[in-house]
Amino acid sequence: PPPAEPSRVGITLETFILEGQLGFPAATGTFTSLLNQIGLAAKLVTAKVRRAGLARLLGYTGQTNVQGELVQKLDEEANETLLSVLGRRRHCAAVASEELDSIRITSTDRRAKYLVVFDPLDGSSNIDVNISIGTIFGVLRKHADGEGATEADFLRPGRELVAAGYILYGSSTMLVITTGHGGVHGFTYDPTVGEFFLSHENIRIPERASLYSINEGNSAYWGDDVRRWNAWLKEEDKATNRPYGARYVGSLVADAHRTLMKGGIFAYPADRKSKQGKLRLLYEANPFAFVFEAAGGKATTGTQRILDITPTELHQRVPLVLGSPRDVDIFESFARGDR
Ligand code: P6P
Repeated sequence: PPPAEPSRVGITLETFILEGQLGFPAATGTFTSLLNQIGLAAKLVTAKVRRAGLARLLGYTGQTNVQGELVQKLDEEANETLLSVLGRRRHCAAVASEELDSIRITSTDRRAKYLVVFDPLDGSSNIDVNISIGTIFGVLRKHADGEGATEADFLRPGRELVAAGYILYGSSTMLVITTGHGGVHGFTYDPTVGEFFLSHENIRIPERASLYSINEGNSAYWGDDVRRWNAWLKEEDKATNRPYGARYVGSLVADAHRTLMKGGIFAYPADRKSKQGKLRLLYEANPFAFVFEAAGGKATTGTQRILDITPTELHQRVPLVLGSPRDVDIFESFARGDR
């Protein structure tokens, strides 16, 4: 009999990356090493996140620095962890973080050719009520020659990302990653051995699903198009699988991951209160847009593809609609005024 397919069980993140199964645009040692550094950072941050609840509960400060100051906020700790891990090797020239006003040079080695954008711990205000939070990351190639990097190197449309993904600290810790080629893959963390194991190979978002995710508390501020779309979802019509079910955690990584896995739509549109939307383009919208498109989904502002936006500033906000292609199309038809 032919040899049995080697088991897919037990493939670690490192193995999957080293074997080039992420479908690199150009499998180079430095890119492989950079992705494994991100995997290491995920392990370190999950250890802090899992302990933080206890730390707060018991009131002990965990790490205190020499001045005996209270342990930094968890998202600052997560930020420091990512900075130190990404700065340890020479592949990452600079990073942009939700926690840093400006970019941070991590290597002046001329061979450092990658830039990393990240939100180190999105939704960290939820840690006190034990709601899932997450880390969001994206990797760009640095085009300018020379040492270090400038802010302009980061202001590239999201379609130029060479990798993106997120870590969800939920009932288990899961890392989801894609290079835009070769699919979107999920790895679940086993803390007993300290490894991420392949658990969701080639994630594809359903074509549509009757689930929607938006903060209805903002409805007084919505534009008329969003209000009409929202009302349409709630009408009863079996032929178009309505009414939709409402799901909203208020933690982007949790809401986006559920939408990727189950289908439907997540929306944080612009409104009278948040005129540019609330979510950040570089390290929230772009990485998720990159992942959703690689999984067969769509990501738009309502009128423009997220990945085509050329940023003008590091922390700019953008309206964000993510989801199944059919459901995003319906949202856009309301935004265009066709319905
Ligand atoms: P709202 C969390 O604070 C966050 O940045 C995202 O994780 C989340 O999607 C959004 O804000 C929730 O915002 O206005 O609905 O509370």
